[in-house]
Amino acid sequence: MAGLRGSVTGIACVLLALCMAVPTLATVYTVGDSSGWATGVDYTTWAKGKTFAVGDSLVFNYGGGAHTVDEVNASDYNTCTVGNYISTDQSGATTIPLKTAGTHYFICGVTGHCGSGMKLAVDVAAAAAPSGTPSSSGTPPATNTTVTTPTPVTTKPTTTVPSSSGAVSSVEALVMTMIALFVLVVS
Ligand SMILES: [Cu+2]
Repeated sequence: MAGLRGSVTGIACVLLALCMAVPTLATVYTVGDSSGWATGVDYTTWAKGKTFAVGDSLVFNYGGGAHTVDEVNASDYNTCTVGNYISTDQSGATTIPLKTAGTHYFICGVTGHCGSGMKLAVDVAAAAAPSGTPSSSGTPPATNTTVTTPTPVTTKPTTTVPSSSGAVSSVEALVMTMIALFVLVVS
């Protein structure tokens, strides 16, 4: 039975290699998860255990106009001082690309909200760069400030976009083949 065991091991190795080959993409973190960006949420707890790296981004979800997302310095973060922000947005869905390493501080600029917990500090590590990272120079912030106006959805059913990317489906096909082979060998 050594032959069978050998091929099983071989297939397992191939499967493992396939899984490892899937590229790790930049992570998009939804701040506060389902709670979003709101008062009464402990963002220190939310950030705990998460690792942030250059290339990742933060998405703040809240009612447009009800809150703001202000990037501030450490001092203003600690004292909840509003008004000196480095950047601000109140669109309701603020995407912040983390472009530089170091600690980034965010507070809500609405009076009293920072004191009520709307403050987030994230430690951003340098990009977990393999060799030849695409240079981030020249790329505009590309803040995805999604339009908050409730646009009446245009009734144009042209949404037949095949969302499955070719790369993924070929990997899936390979895995399926491997599983089929595995079943064949075992039976
Ligand atoms: Cu607020």
